[in-house]
Amino acid sequence: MRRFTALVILVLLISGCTGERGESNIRVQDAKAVPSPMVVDAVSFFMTIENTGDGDDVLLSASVQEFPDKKVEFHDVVDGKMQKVERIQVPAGKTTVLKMGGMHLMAFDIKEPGSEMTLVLNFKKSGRVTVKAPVMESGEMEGME
Ligand SMILES: [Cu+2]
Repeated sequence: MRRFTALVILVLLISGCTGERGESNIRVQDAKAVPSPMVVDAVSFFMTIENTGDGDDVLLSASVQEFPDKKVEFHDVVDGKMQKVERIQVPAGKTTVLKMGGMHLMAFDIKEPGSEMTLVLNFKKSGRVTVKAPVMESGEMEGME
């Protein structure tokens, strides 16, 4: 009986509180890759990440399938300046928008992005989600905010 109690406590500790406990259901749409006009050989990624589940999720890391050794960072824009953030929250029932002038992903040291890039997103609950991002000119993005 004591062992059972310990197990229950352990499970409660792992699952945490409400939003943590539910299932997440991630849908990524409108992914675009845009070579940065500011940073040489850097590519920004914009998209909407929808969580239709009842559990919060977190984007922990990302990589580009065509450039597996290149670094991908998460950025936010604060007072007009890019700042690195560690993770991107995708709360239950919410949509997180990554857009120009706001949160985005950024890959570095990419000289020839090609016409399409494949992003591999690593979510805490949903695991790996792969999404195709057509490469656009930075001018094409103007006014798309
Ligand atoms: Cu950036």
